[in-house]
Amino acid sequence: MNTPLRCVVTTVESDAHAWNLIYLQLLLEERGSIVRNLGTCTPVDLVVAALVEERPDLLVVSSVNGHGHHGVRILLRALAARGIDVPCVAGGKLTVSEADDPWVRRDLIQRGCAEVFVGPTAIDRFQAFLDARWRTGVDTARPSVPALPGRQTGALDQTGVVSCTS
Ligand code: B12
Repeated sequence: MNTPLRCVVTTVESDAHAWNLIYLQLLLEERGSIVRNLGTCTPVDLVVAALVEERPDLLVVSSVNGHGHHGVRILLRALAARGIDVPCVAGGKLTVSEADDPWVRRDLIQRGCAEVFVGPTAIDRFQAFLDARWRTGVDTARPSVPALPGRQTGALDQTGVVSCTS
């Protein structure tokens, strides 16, 4: 019998949407996972504290207000700064334009996300991701993605603004 996957579900500090978080919590619980849902408008420090306390197998970040891309970058930077190496996936409506989805996914994977789920197939792909890891345990390996020409691929500065390196 598999050990239950322990997940922390969160959003970013700017995001007040709740049903996406509840949806993901129920989805994960139906699969037998143990979930701590941190709720809306989650301060980065609260996420950090929860990860230190829970030591989960997976951090699931959901955002739909259009500012998720920025918020997830800030969160990833905070986790890296504190040496927290919990596999992290993100998804939802991460910008205000679906046309940005491919490069947003690549950008967040380059910055440390294990995977990013956007668009109409997000839940199906998330389930497939969980299925793959359910069999073998959580895999922290990150997919390799090429840098996107003409897009910002540099590091975040202190304000969370990307400095352009290409
Ligand atoms: C209800 C709602 C609100 C409520 C939220 C109340 C609450 N307590 O939750 C209120 C009124 C507060 C609100 C406010 C705002 N909202 Co609003 N809201 C909605 C609305 C109508 C429904 C959201 C919802 O509950 N959906 C149900 C859940 C289950 O579905 P979901 O959120 O889409 O999540 C699904 C997928 O996205 C995916 N998913 C999401 N996250 C993740 C993560 C992972 C890992 C995976 C795999 C999948 C995944 O899985 C879910 C199930 O399929 C949507 C429009 C819509 N019809 O979707 C707009 C919408 C999300 N809101 C929007 C906006 C712009 C705002 C405001 C900025 C409006 C304003 N100018 O003030 C504010 C932002 C407030 C803030 N600080 O975040 C936009 C976002 C646009 C974008 N991203 O491009 C939307 C899409 C409306 C629109 N079409 O313009 N909102």
